[in-house]
Amino acid sequence: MHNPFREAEFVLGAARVGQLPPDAGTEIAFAGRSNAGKSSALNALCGRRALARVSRTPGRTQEINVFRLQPDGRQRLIDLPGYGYARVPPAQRAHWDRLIGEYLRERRSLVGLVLIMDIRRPMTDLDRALLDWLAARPRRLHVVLTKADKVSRNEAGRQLLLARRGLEALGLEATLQTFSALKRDGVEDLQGLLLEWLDSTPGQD
Ligand SMILES: Nc1nc2c(ncn2[C@@H]2O[C@H](COP(=O)(O)OP(=O)(O)OP(=O)(O)O)[C@@H](O)[C@H]2O)c(=O)[nH]1
Ligand SMILES: [Mg+2]
Repeated sequence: MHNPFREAEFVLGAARVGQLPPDAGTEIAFAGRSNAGKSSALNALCGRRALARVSRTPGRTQEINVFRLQPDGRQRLIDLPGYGYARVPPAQRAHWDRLIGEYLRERRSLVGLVLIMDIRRPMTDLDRALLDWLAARPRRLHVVLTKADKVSRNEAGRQLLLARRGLEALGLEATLQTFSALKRDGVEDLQGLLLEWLDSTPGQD
């Protein structure tokens, strides 16, 4: 399998949407609660230990981090700042909300969103709030229930079913999978799906 994820390289961190690379080509963004495991999932996807910085303290990824899959930057992965960390000052939280909201509303090269949720507590109120934004501006959605190594196989299956029902209740079409960055479970499924997204949407520039 052609695997562009292995070639991923950090481009920049943007504190404002205006600092992002030109809005052309194709982007896939990783979103989720603070500490859910977004950066770890990105690293596992790309087969790299420290491409995206993994947090020791929640709320570490505060900027929109951009990774390119080719030197020309036509296809990109985006690590969004996590939402929902209680201990950040309200002003900073408001900044993140604006940043993510603006990015999701306005970014035309964004073809799909990967929503990362901790399998021990998926579909929190904040995840639902993010999904509301998607309902207003539909895009492909893939839900990854990560840290599956922390629960039994039975519990993983139960949470997957609950999350699927929750998405259906919101009227959202989505694909779902369980995942473990630690055990590298589900990495190939994620790679295969994202390759389909990238292949079906060649850059329009
Ligand atoms: N057991 C286990 N731990 C994980 C897994 N994925 C992430 N973690 C741990 O969860 C913590 C948060 O992981 P990150 O990848 O930094 O989470 P994040 O969503 O990027 O967090 P922010 O950038 O703060 O929003 C770290 O201590 C990781 O080591 C997993 O699949 N299994
Ligand atoms: Mg992170």
